[in-house]
Amino acid sequence: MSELKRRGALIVVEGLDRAGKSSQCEHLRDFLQESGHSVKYIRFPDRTTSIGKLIDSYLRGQSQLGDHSIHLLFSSNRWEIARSIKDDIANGITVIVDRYSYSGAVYSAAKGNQSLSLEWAWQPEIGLPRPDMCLFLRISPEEAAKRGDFGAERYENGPMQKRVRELFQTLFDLQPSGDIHQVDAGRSFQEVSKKIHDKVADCMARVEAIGPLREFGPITV
Ligand code: FDM
Ligand code: MG
Repeated sequence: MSELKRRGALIVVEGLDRAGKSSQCEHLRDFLQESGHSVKYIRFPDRTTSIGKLIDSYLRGQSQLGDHSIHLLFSSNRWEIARSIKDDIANGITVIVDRYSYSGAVYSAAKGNQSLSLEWAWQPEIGLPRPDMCLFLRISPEEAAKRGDFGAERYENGPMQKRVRELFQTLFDLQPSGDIHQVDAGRSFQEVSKKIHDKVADCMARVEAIGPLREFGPITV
């Protein structure tokens, strides 16, 4: 009989634009790889699939879509990758995800469309793989401003970012306790990455106790 393989961990990194998500994710991937783990780094939206290409064009302002429509495309983009995430985790690969369902619900709800509440926005996420941990890189508006101007994509403006920041907190308060880990991302790169490595090491040590990969459940706002 073959030895039972330990599953990988599902680790999500969230935060506002310019919080340093992507560079921290790459650093975490290299760190875990060097410590002998199998690891993959993916990001949402995944702009390479056909759904991802629609999303990319929308974000660049090259196409127009209704708020509900684009919302469901973002969610669909996660559903189309969910199978491979589950397979990787089962095969002992730790998957680091740069933005996930939390961004999905929060950015759409931040638009202020009356019929697109946070609760509505969360619905299509129910049943997707639930992360073993979500690291939220928290950055103040002042620190974010120091890191340079916004880019040219949709949502990259002050009022939207302010609303997104508030809604992240609202959504996190509705998540199962222990899922969300806030990290002060205003510190130096090394300080932040050390914090992340410590938290991830704790989580990976706990994976067996957590048991099989879980799924997202509903939220009540
Ligand atoms: N975004 C990202 C959403 O609006 N919904 C989602 O489900 C996801 C994953 O897309 F403004 C937004 C967040 C951001 C934009 O993301 C592109 P990156 O990480 O900046 O490329
Ligand atoms: Mg961006």
